[in-house]
Amino acid sequence: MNIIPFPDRADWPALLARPVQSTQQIEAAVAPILAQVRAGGDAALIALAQKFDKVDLSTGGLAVTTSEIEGAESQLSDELKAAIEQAYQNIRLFHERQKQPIEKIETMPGVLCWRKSVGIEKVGLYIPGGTAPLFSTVLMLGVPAQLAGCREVILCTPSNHPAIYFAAKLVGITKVFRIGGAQAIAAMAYGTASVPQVYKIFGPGNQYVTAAKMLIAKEGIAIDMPAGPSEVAIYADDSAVPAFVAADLLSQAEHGADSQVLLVSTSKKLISMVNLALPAQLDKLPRKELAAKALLNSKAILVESEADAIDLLNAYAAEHLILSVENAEAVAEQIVNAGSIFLGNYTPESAGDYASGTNHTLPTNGFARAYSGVSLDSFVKKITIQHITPEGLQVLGPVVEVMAEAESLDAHKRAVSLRLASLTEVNPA
Ligand code: HSO
Ligand code: ZN
Repeated sequence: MNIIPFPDRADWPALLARPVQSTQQIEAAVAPILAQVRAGGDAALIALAQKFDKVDLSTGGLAVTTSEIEGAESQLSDELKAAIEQAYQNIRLFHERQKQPIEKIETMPGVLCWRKSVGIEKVGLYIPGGTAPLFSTVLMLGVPAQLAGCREVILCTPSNHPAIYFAAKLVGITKVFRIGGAQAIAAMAYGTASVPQVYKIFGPGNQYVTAAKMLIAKEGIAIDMPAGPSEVAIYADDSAVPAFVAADLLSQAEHGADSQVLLVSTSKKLISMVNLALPAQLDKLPRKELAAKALLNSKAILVESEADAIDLLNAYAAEHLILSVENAEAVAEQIVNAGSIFLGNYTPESAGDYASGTNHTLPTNGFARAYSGVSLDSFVKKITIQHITPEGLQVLGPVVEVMAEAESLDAHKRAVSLRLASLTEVNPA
């Protein structure tokens, strides 16, 4: 890793900047695909699968059959099934507790306000194909969708990995479609004869999928969040185990050549020991070429003090932040920008990626400054409800009348005044 000793604060923004992705070209390539699916429906999906993926969907159909989904189980080892089931339980437990009881608040006597949560009726999940079959993401998106009570949850994936089907079954998804790329996003956004239209689309994907999500978001379909390459920042001191830190850096680096990896430390010794541990571990990885490329853009930043480290980490707003420092919990208190934080020497990011219970769909690219990761909330809408009694209107009404008059909105005022007058008629004071 490149070591950057004691950078000037003025240089932090440049140092922490993510590579700029030129989206214009990609959007220009994606827009016609969206239009084609919108106009051509299933036939367009079949043609696009043939063109881009060299897959013939004209005979087998777009939908994965129930027997394929049911049969996936028999193709997995008992060990993997048990692991997926355990992860499912943990993710379910953690997300279940995010449900909040309805609390009716009496803001003034007789003025009751509350909120109810309603699952978004129709949601679509996308799981990419590619070199890693991300069945863990099926759990991360499917579990909160299931808990939120979304009426229709569909899944598009070009992968036919049995673990994806098995995870889909666990979370109660019955509609799975063999569609990948930007055309999958289009299918879910517009609907086709086979694919139901949804109101919100979730899931990772390559630049084309991301561009498609951004374009359909402009058309009013909700998306989970703008996604960029995955990233980890690790803040480590001399209490960290260099081999563990190296392993965590590599676990992020193996996601792809564009992964962002950052090490921050006040200890020069720790940084050099991590640098020593990296090559040997890297060499053993089947995905070492990808990871090596990601490491080329990685940085180890040496800082003067803990305060500097915290400021720097808050400026970076990492998707994942590992705090391998003695006082990890106290440091975490001071972190205001991060997607998900991992404390201590025995909390690898992998735990959260798969199975501890937290969600791994997190804001990248600095979006952690303003966005949260996916949670139960991402799958529900909150509808506010109010009920005012006649007595309540008598105390609240005059407040509204004064404000409406000052905004020159007479009809608003009248909606209150008429009612107040009717109350005085019935019960003359
Ligand atoms: N680190 C990825 C999630 C993932 N890792 C899936 C392994 N499988 C983005 O948070
Ligand atoms: Zn990961």
